[in-house]
Amino acid sequence: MTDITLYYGSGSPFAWRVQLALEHKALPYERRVLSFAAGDTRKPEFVALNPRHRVPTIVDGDFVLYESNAIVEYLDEAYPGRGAPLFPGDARRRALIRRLISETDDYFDQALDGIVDYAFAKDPAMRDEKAFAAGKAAVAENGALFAAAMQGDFLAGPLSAADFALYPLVAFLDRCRVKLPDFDGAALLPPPLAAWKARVEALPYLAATIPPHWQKKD
Ligand SMILES: N[C@@H](CCC(=O)N[C@@H](CS)C(=O)NCC(=O)O)C(=O)O
Repeated sequence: MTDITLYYGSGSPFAWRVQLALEHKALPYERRVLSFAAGDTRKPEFVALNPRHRVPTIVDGDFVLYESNAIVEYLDEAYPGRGAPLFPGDARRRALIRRLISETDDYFDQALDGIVDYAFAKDPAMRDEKAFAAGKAAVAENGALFAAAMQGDFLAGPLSAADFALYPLVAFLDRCRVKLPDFDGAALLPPPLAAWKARVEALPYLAATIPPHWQKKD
């Protein structure tokens, strides 16, 4: 098996999903870190791989694939029997996993934007208090919906691609502290989802996937 190449950007929640899947499946991979600041995603050699110029993108032999959820599902199908499947169970459970992934991307991610845009505003004087309050309310509301839908220890029962889709976004609630030291974003999560977050963080390979620049004091 040749190594898979993962084009990655530090702090990209979408790239993080793929890294979680690669680590879960213990697949050999080489991580090519692109710099957003240096415009690496717009360079012709990368645009040739992904005309949407985004990470994650993988190269597996002669196969190039982008879009995080498609990549996670591809890895699960192309490399079965390595770790527990990320789309386990019958058609209904797998449909639930796909539903949770869609809800993550279509609703939770948007809710989170209100918080992240406020925290990481280039000019703190331009921070929009109303959008921040709306973001906090929407994250709490979405968190309650995910908690109510939880089927066991993880979102869909057993660990699955749904957990890998949501966790990197939830992790941003803690990350906002670098800009807003008094903001306890994780407190917006209802207890079942806070307990889920702790279970994901206890996965043995989680530490290896934490964005490199988050590990520095910056
Ligand atoms: N829907 C895509 C979203 C990927 C995405 O938005 N990636 C951002 C980083 S978080 C990116 O690469 N932006 C660089 C650019 O647009 O040039 C996925 O799930 O993979």
